[in-house]
Amino acid sequence: MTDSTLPSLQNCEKEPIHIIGKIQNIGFFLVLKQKGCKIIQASKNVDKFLNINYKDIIGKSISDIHIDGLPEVVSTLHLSQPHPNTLILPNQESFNLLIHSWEDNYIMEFEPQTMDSTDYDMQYFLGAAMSKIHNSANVQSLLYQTAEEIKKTTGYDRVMIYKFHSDWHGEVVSEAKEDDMESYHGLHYPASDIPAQARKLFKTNPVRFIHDVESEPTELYPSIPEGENKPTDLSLSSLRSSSPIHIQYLKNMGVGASLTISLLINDKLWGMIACHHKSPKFIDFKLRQTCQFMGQLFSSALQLHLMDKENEELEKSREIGSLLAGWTLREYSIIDGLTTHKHKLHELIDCSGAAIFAENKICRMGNAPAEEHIKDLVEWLNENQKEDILITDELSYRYPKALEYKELAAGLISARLSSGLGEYLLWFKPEALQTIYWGGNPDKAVNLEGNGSFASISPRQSFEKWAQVMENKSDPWTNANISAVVKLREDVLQVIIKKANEIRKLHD
Ligand code: BLA
Repeated sequence: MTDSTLPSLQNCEKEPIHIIGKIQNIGFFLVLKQKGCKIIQASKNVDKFLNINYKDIIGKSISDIHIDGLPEVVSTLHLSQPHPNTLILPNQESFNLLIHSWEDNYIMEFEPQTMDSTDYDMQYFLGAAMSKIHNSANVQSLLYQTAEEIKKTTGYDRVMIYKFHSDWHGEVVSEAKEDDMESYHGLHYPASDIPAQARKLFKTNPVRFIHDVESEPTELYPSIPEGENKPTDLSLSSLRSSSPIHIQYLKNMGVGASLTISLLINDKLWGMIACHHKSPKFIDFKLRQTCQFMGQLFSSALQLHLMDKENEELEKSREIGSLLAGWTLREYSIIDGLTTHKHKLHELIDCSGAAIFAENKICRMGNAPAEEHIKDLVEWLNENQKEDILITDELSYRYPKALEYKELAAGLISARLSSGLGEYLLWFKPEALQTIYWGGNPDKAVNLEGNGSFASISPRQSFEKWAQVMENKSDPWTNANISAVVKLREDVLQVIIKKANEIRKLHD
């Protein structure tokens, strides 16, 4: 790679990591034409394992390579799904052979077998973990148990669960670690730390490892396989070498090796389990498969909890919404209906405060901005709210005066009841940064040297970058929040119309 093609911090998302042309040197790699089984590409380190030079191996047939067990594998190649085959190399070491197809070629990856397959009992590893993960009473305990069980199963020094938010920024939502490892629990980081092309790849290849951040990767030769016109696609490879930017990130964190497991919900990347080790570490393919299975178990348990939570939230909003609507009908004043009973307007949805501007009065609930601020805001809404409902998680972007009270109202939902009278129902959310929990001491690990270069990238710096982007913003409003507001507005409008009709009838 020349300097001009080296990825930079500015164009991360353009780095073509799936055709990086390098693998980790813990194993070796061959590409065969499916027809004729000729070797068309090899990793440059093959001589270390097979006593044959990488240039000499190109053009040979796979049956010319003498490895115990290989002929049996070759005879079943046409049937094969990627699954491990045990082989004994000329130096008597046991290796797993993983095979998958790329175009009309086979990609063969040879990696050390560190667990004897006869000893390996997936049920042993999964038994206890399965019931703990599956029987977790709530999301918090599910997150905690999963990080603990993955740590116990794999022996990595730190296991974190990252959650992606809707804007693809991430948050460490659970962590199990050795006492001497720094904590990242509660930290948020910007979407650019895991750029879009990497997230796409993590959907197709759910388990990745880096066995040693200090080891030099091995190039593939020739860079374009013989007879092909493009570099080998390593999307499904297990030995693929990682982006140098990400490797530097890990080095800056004092991490020597990693394992990452994708967490998918409804075919969408929900998050990842990220395992770190202080020193080099490699785990056997079978154990990685076990981790993948545990990841899937976590995802399905989480999905059930989330559905329960969403249903509960919807149910609660629906219940409170219909009570509020009923009370407005009973009371002479709309404001009384929404503020004087067992439940009040701000309990309709997850917010920090609410206010009503109606009947020439202002009524505030929970943590709402001061009366004079609401008066000004309503004047601004009269001029600027074009739709019946305005939803924003950055009010000050449109209405800079709101910066003065962003700790109360960085986010706003405004439902207009009447444009003529300028009547509104308002819900507020504070600036999200005010509610973020800092893991450990935030100043401890920030390395400001070499700011802007690879030398400085680390989760603490990422948090700072994220905090700058997030300044003045609230957490986003959910679809459940919005539909509850839409429904209540409709109900209250019906009450207003009904009351107006009754008054008219009395006068007729
Ligand atoms: C990959 N970045 C990743 C991965 C994680 C992080 C978990 C997946 C690693 C894997 O699959 O093996 C980020 N790791 C973190 C964060 C923490 C952590 C946030 O431990 C916090 C505790 N990364 C950057 C920047 C760029 C970048 C600035 O920080 C680009 C300029 C790129 N990250 C980047 C790329 C990958 C990545 C390209 C994919 C690596 C690969 O699979 O080749």
